[in-house]
Amino acid sequence: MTDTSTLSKQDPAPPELRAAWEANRMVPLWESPTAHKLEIEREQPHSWPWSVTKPILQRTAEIQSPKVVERRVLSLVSPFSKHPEDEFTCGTVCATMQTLLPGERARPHRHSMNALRFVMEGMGAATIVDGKDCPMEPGDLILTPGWCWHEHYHAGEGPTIWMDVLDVYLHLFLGTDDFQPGPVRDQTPQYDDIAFSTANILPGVDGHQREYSPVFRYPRADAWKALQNAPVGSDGGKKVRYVNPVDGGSVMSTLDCYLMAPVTGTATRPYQSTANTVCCVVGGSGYSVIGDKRIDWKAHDIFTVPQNLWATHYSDDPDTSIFMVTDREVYRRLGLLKEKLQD
Ligand code: GTQ
Ligand code: FE2
Repeated sequence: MTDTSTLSKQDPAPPELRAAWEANRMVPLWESPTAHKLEIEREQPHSWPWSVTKPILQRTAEIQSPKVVERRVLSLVSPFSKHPEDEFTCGTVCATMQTLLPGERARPHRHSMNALRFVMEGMGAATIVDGKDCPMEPGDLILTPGWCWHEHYHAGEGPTIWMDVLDVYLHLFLGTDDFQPGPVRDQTPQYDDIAFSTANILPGVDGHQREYSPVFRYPRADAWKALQNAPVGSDGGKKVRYVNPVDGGSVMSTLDCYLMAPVTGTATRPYQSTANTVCCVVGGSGYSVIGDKRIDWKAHDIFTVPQNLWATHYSDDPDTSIFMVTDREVYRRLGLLKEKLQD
């Protein structure tokens, strides 16, 4: 007779069956941690304060050069990234910090990955994107969409430091990561940004069916002006979106950018999303409560809002604004975007 109460506690798999599973690359689902949602460690917010990153970037600039390594870049790797080959900052979003010194260049190349630059410090550097010269001044957003040739140079004084954001993690997962070194060839013709610089009136752009904005440079002053003039939103803060003027959608298919500011002295209503966000403080200071963690921030700090955590932002400084890059479009296009505002 079999005693079922003791049997249920024993491993029902005899050693030779367990060995057969292993040898034949078969895994019992009932033992897989991903089948039991609750056992997975979920990503938590993390911050890289400027007071910490700036001296490290300065030290790094002394010992490494784009002449040797092409791009003097330090990736911001989430503490929840488990493997060196899938370095991510938050969800599918990958952020890095790049430093270029006066006189230096990073040679042209292109890749399938969508990328953007958000400038933190320095004057006189620029990125050339498919032949368009995009000056990089603090608070400017520069797009380098997938397969657009890009190179950086610095004709000013003092170091220029910016945050790069890429969708590389997604490409690695999808097997679509691809790269081409220069020299520049087969360059796609692009419109001048000036063609889209008048509000509410657009040039005809027949045949311009691309998965990215034809505008490659969004200057700080334009974004700041739009933010000042924006109405207070349903979360009690102000938020503007950087858009593709052709269709009013996100600037690129996988990266969606915003500039936000809490109303001075009032915390935004807690908001939750299936999407992931990397935040770069443009100016001012304040704090965010994300999940059960409080992150105090000021200018040039970078911090993350991982998916599914309630997030609220507070500032009593009227100069405050936060640049946000999200993978919201990835979720939206897959029908997986869920957003909630607390009642
Ligand atoms: O500057 O083109 O952080 O290709 C990672 C990959 C920057 C760049 C990064 C890149 C670049
Ligand atoms: Fe690149």
